[in-house]
Amino acid sequence: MTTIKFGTSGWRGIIAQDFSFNNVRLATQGIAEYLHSKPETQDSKQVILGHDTRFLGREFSLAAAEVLAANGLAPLLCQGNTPTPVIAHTIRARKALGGINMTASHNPAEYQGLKFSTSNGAPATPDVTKQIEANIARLQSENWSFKGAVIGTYECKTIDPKPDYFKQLRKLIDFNALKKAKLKVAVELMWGTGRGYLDTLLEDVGAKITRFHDELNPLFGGHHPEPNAEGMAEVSKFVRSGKAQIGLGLDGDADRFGIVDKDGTWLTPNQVLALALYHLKKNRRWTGAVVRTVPTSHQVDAVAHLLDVKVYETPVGFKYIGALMESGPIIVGGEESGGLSVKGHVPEKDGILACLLMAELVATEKKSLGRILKDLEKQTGEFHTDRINVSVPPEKKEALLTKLGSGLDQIGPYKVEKFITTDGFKFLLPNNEWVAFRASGTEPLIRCYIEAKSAAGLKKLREACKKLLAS
Ligand code: VG1
Ligand code: CO
Repeated sequence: MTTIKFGTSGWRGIIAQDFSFNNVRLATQGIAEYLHSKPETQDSKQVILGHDTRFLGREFSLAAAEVLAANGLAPLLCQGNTPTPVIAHTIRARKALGGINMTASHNPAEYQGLKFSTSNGAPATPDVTKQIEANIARLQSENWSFKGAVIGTYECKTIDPKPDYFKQLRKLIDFNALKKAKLKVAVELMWGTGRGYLDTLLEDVGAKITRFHDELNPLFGGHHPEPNAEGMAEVSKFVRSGKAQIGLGLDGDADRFGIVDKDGTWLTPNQVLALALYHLKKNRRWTGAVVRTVPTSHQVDAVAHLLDVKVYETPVGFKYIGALMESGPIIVGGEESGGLSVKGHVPEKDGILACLLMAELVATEKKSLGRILKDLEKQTGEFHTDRINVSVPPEKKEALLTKLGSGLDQIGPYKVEKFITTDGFKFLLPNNEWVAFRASGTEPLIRCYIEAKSAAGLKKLREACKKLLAS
């Protein structure tokens, strides 16, 4: 029997092994029962459904729709492959009870996933997912089962979520600045749900775009759909050759961004977050605080300090950032993996919005992003970050985490000045350098995050971490 657990962002499993039609029905029944326990369910019955470009996405959504309908709810399926932020916006725009999104985001092709969002469009918080997990465990103990229609034949009411979402982005982004700039843009769609969204919006403002991987391919070309340096390599090469001024990319469900600067350099999401804060505060004169997760760069704090903005630190996962964005004015909230949202938008990360915001910054200041960063670094000092994914055999994982969590005094030659356990283990070292370790909640990996004040410092710290992980 599969244990259905919601990790950093939804429940993920290997298709046909644990992510099966029966388990999707079971998880949906757990969600339906949760929704019925809420007073709002008196007013609305709508639940928004959507899926990414993965194998059987639509069929998994239809299986969920059938279970919701059997529970007296009104499922509404988004047409085609739909980005996570678009589903989030649709939930809010239609005042629905919540949404179920079939996506495994950046995971490799053999995975599928289920993200549940509440009526505010935010990823469900742990207090909600705990109730759903308990419902699922109870249903399992009662041997609950559901006799569904033949796979893919259930009929569900559908909607086109695009017009409402485009309207929202036209409110948030300065499309006039983009129109005037007539940018040449390379767009990495990563065989994902961003197709027809980011590229279309850019084309509408007269940008000259070159698309990469805009066809349907549920195997993602043998890679995993993540717009990190490796995922953005083709775009980097294209931009470096002078054929575009900026490269913009998305992950499989378009909630993460990847940005390539004019010279072909892939910018870390840490740098992009610092730039987004700078742009919204300085050029747009927005007010409020900034939120970042524990392993996100202190470069964000340094820029915030410069602009007199308060910083909040949360555990990893946009559900924590989203919750804060709902409770007070937050200019921008984001995380080092490439997630960001802004004031007035959904409390969910939006890669499409983030990409357009960086294009807007270039159009506004008529400078490269690297140039703007360099100017900021003259005042804040430099920040060099890295993220290493370590594949550890399950039998060794606990021992390694216990060792890292035992409160080390030294990391290699560096003295630990402070130990933070908000999420995993973060060690503050002298000179505002730090390292952090935590178990991924989406993949069988341990992540190691590093920040140093120079390229040489980063190299030294990386060696120290590698030694520690191997010992
Ligand atoms: C990773 C990232 C985290 C992100 C999560 C979901 O989680 O580190 O920042 O919110 O993926 O992103 P973890 O636990 O594997 O480190 V997505 O785009 O896959 O929904
Ligand atoms: Co994603």
